[in-house]
Amino acid sequence: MTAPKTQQNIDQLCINTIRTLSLDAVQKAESGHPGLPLGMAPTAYVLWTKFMRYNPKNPKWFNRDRFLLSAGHGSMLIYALLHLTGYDLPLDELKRFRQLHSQTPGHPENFMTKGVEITTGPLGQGFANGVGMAMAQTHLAAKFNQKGFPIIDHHIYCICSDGDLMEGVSYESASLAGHLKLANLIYFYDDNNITIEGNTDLAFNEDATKRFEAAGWHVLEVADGNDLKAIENAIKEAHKIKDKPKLIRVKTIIGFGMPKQGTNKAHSDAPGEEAVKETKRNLGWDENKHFYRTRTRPAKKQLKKPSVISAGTKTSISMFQKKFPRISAKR
Ligand SMILES: Cc1ncc(C[n+]2csc(CCOP(=O)(O)OP(=O)(O)O)c2C)c(N)n1
Ligand SMILES: [Mg+2]
Repeated sequence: MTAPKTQQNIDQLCINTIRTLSLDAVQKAESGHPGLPLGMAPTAYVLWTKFMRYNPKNPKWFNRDRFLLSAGHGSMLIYALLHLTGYDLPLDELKRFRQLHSQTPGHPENFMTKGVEITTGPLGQGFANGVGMAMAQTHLAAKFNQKGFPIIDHHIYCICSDGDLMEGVSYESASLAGHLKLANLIYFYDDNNITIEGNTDLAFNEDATKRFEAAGWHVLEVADGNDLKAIENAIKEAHKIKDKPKLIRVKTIIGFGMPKQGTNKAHSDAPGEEAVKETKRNLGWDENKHFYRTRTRPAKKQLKKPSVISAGTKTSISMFQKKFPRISAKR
């Protein structure tokens, strides 16, 4: 494995840790969905290490950014992220992926795993839930925020997939989000042209950009889902747009690194020991290491740094209460 001397190496090490943890968990369970985590790991990594505000030691901190995995089948992505960023999700739980009573069920459940905001799996549902959360946030912000005290200013980030966009519920909620100009929504579309049955040409070839623009969204595109700078720039750009919900189409390769990458064979199921080894080799990983996490300091620092952020916000809430006692007492 590459020694993490440069920032680029540190990034790749972290991203491939997310990928290989996902792969190992699916292989150990002999079931699950490796395709999405391998394709979307770079996007999730940039989001979680450069933009998201959260505190693993205080997962319910009110003004945290919400991260929703509407494409709940890719659950290992969120479990790997929670584990690596310091949430209370030990490695042993990743090894118990998809086992009865584990904290790592096949699809995310908000009452089973700390840090999972909503239950997802039925496609489209997480997408629509996010719109509801954005409405609630906008309402609370209008009611409570005061000049110089934006105590409620979090974002709702969501990863959705082809299957999510095919569902009626995402259309309906996207229309409402556009109408209400819910600018706190930033959605990532895992645009990989693949669903369970094969290429999206089989059943889904509409122009998603035009559809979302027609519904009042701002649509951005990342041409290469492995291009970290392009992902970062797209998120920065999305943050600048203050009057619309945003959809970032990220062009990815499903199951990146797997022998069957880019095909519906990478969508689900354990790939088999040999294919796992081959994937690891393709990613520049040691094929004999299982559930390996980087212990190098720069990488750990990179993955755990967001936890600092909520400390400042606590102070601002107590200052807010002192300065605006009447508004603080409002329900
Ligand atoms: C409402 C609903 N219908 C069907 C399914 C079964 N299902 C799971 S994933 C999937 C589609 C997979 O395609 P995509 O969303 O593009 O995910 P990817 O293969 O790119 O990971 C389907 C139909 C589901 N989860 N929810
Ligand atoms: Mg897809």
